Amino acid sequence: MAAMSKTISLIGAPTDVGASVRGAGMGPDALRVAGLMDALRAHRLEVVDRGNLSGPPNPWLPPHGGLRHLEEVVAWNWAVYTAVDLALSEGQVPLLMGGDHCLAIGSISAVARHCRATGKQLRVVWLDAHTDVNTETISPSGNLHGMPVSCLLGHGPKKLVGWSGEPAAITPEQIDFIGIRSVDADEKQAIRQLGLQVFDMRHIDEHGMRTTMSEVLQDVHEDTHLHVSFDLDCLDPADAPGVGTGVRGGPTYREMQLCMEMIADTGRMASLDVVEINPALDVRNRTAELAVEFIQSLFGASTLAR
Ligand code: 4U7
Ligand code: MN
Ligand code: MN
Ligand code: MN
Repeated sequence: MAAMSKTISLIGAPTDVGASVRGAGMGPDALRVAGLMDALRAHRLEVVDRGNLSGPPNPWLPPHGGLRHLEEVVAWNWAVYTAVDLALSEGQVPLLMGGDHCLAIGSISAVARHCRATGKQLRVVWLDAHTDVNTETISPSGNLHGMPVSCLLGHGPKKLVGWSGEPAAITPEQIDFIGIRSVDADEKQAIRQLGLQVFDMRHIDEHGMRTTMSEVLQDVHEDTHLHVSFDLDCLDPADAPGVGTGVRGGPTYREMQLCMEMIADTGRMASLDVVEINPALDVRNRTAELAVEFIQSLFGASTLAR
């Protein structure tokens, strides 16, 4: 495998303020314990661990105005935004270790701003069992880890929208969802109204992962900045039990590997979120170890040609 020239910057964001199941805050250390750094270095990739960001504790309160822990979610995302922005400005590949998925608001907002400044075309691949397109008016839970995509599209609480410097960080055409199998009733309507491209499990069943990923990646070119937002509940809970909102019927291990390998083949992945690992629910750190395998593949480790 050819050495990738860019340094990967590990950024830990140990919080679960966006979720209603506690434990995702231990995700960054679970990834470290699973050997993320050495696994990447074994493939001649350069890695630095910037340690963990800090932010407010989880106050564990019920939703207020349809949103749980808004102030805390804003604070954590601001820390993430700043760290991802710094890594990108230093020419590094930020690897955000969550933490729950609300953190994608800060991460992708920083990436979107960077893309605008450098003239890159941003594409987001959202690997998840859920689409995370709820808003405070339609969410059944009030948990912000179910709303990051809406916030990035410009729909959400004022405090979490517009961080990229534009009203919306991304347009519906810039994001594709893979692995989807749990969408709330009103969320479905929102997806239709927004015109989002959702490759659900049914699509993968019928067309296979290869065809699905060819569709997703067809317009990735040399000026594309590919951001991958990897929610570990995309996987089947039988393989990845350490998640707070598992849904059975996920892609198989090999399907997921193929997905990662095809992303690696583009050579355009320039930032990554790895979120929703919940060590409190895991079995012997299996989910973090699996995550490490897939992250290696995303960086080209299992592709012989690279
Ligand atoms: B994750 C849910 F209602 N849709 O909004 C919600 F089913 O980041 C789950 O994908 C959201 O893990 C899951 O609370 C958020 C629920
Ligand atoms: Mn998610
Ligand atoms: Mn999910
Ligand atoms: Mn698309």
